[in-house]
Amino acid sequence: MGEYANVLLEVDSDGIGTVVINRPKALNALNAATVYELDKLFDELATNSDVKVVIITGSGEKSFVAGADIVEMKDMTAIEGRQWGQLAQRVFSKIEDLPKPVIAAVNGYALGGGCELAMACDIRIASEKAKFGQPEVSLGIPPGFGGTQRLARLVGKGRAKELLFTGDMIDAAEAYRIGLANQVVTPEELMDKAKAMAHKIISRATVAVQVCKSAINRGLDVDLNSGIAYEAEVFGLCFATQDQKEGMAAFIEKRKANFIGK
Ligand code: DAK
Repeated sequence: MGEYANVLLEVDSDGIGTVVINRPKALNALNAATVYELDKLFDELATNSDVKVVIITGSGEKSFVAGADIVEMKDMTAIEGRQWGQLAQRVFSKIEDLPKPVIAAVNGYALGGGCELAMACDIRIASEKAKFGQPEVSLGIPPGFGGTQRLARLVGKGRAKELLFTGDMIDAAEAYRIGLANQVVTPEELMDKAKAMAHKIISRATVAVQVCKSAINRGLDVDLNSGIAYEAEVFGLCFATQDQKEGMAAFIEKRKANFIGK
């Protein structure tokens, strides 16, 4: 894997790739260099067969990602602002569409672009210390990395508008209540819980998990009939895998399935 200045990657022997956004002095704010690194890193993660599930977290105790880097953004022209938004949108869509599950382990502030990064992940596990919000309107801009779209899809139109219009920060318990966080755990157990979930997913049939991800992602962008038609296709496809044969044989033989990921 490549060398990175603003992100760390650790791949363990069980197939978990842990990505750490590592700019603790700026509370892990996303500057362009970091977003370019994420772009390259996620290309590598997509093709690295040693990685089955990805966990993203922030370096340090305080912050997941405190947003896009305001220092870098403040003097942008309109054209630069659009290019910046398009770059990060493309990278976040790459994360969302990675053909492997991505879990955000939200260890602290997930604000602006940080909340948007967490929302581009499949699942969000929040520490009790996490804080979520889209404070962009207090900086004179709307969210620009997919926040106006993904937040409404996750928590509904009314709650998304309230969070975007007020710029209010919410704690982990409220994020859980509105469906933005999947789980809330203590700061000490955050990485263990994220890894436990990753292990469980890794133990399941890889292709089946992959097609669940693509069917949900694609299905939410189309009408129900198109979505269920896609589901039928990927359902059929799984009958071409050895894991489908093994999973059903194991059930009938009353034993644990031994999946090979194919
Ligand atoms: N950018 C740059 N530096 C940041 C930062 C950020 N987003 N957040 C924090 N820092 C830096 C602080 O400036 C400070 O640096 P020094 O002064 O030590 O050099 C250091 O991190 C520690 O922060 P604080 O001293 O402020 O720490 P506190 O505990 O007092 O406060 C805080 C923590 C998270 C509440 C506070 O730092 C804060 O409010 N940060 C800003 C949060 C925020 O507004 N985030 C949203 C950023 S805007 C678009 C493209 C992008 C976007 C939108 C549109 N288009 C192209 C259309 C996205 C925008 C955003 O994400």
